Amino acid sequence: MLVDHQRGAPLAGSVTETLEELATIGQSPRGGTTRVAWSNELFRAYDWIGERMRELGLDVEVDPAGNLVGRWNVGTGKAIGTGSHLDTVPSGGRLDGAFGVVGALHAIALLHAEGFTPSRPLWVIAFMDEEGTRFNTALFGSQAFTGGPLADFADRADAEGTTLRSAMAGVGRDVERAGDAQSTDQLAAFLEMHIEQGPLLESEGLDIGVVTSIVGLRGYRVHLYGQANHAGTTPTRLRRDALAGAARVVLELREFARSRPDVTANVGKIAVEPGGANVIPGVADFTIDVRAATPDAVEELDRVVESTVARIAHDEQLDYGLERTFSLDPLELDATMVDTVERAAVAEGARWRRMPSGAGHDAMLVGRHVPTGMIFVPSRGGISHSPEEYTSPDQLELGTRVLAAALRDLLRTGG
Ligand code: HGY
Ligand code: MN
Ligand code: MN
Repeated sequence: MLVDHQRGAPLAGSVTETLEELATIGQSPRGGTTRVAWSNELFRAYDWIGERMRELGLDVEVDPAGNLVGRWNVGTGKAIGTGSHLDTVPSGGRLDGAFGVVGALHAIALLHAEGFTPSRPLWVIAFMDEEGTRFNTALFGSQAFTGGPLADFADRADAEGTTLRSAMAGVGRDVERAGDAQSTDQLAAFLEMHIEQGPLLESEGLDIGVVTSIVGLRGYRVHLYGQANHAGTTPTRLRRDALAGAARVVLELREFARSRPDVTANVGKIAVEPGGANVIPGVADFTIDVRAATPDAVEELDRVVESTVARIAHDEQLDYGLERTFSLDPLELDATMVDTVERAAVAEGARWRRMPSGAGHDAMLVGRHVPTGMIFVPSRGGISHSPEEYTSPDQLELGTRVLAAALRDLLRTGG
């Protein structure tokens, strides 16, 4: 029973019920939940979660980078951080990111209920723009939180041409001040709970993944420039069709990824100009997302993407622009934190295994600055970034108890 006896009954109900209520904020007519960075929907979710944080006695702030932070200001020394993100992909599920935040609040409610008082502060953080859906600025909030460079992000535009700078100004934020969110020097450790987003735990009948490492990623934006022309009068051999070039890039990267079990490649966004049924596409503008678990393989992917785009552009007589929008090397998580999560899983009687993460997370940035761990719960059918994302209520509760156990361990001593 999740009750804070001093404050009535915040978070009454189960983790699943809280997640279901949160998912109604930004419910998309196309199915699922859409809360992209800096949107009204995301700030409505911040208001709702901020209210739940206050009911739990946390001090709530939205920092200069748009991260929602709830602080349990008790004890001495550096804080323990936990949380994830509340932004989603378009028509996303109710768990990706949200579970790490909601689970953290329920874990605090468990600690309250047993009368546990931390010896050091505990922060619950919902990082701004983990997904990067709107501006191609993935991990913006954790980048600011960890003191990383932000200058490249400010003038990226969304599909409507709104820049990040102006979207932030629209809600009273200055992108030039986002770096003031830097706070990792105030953290002793960070622990992110998340759904697996893959099939491993379910297929092995397990409850908990003790995450040991996070995949490396590269993101690109590509422009291919051909010649818009008449679809009926231009002989095929004379066409400079930008979309045909893009299609070749998509298929060649897929062939490469098929030949290599250690890498993935994805083109998830594409726009064609001018966009007429009877006009040869003059411009194709698309993204590429490639991933691998080792630094060598990630560097190889860089070379493969660059040479594939250059060769196909040449073959198809297209001009091109290739911009790297995202670059993060793989990360080994902190061995002590991995042990802490493992002990918590054992203590809660979970069936668990150690495993790597193929998805990116805020933890992959925070983990370069403070000891960081991650807890996974199973994803039914391995499905994520979809309204069909599902984890059973029991597994969500068990993950939350494992998080609470690990936090109890980390919060037992002050600084
Ligand atoms: O793309 C990712 O891996 C994460 O879900 N944002
Ligand atoms: Mn995601
Ligand atoms: Mn996520």
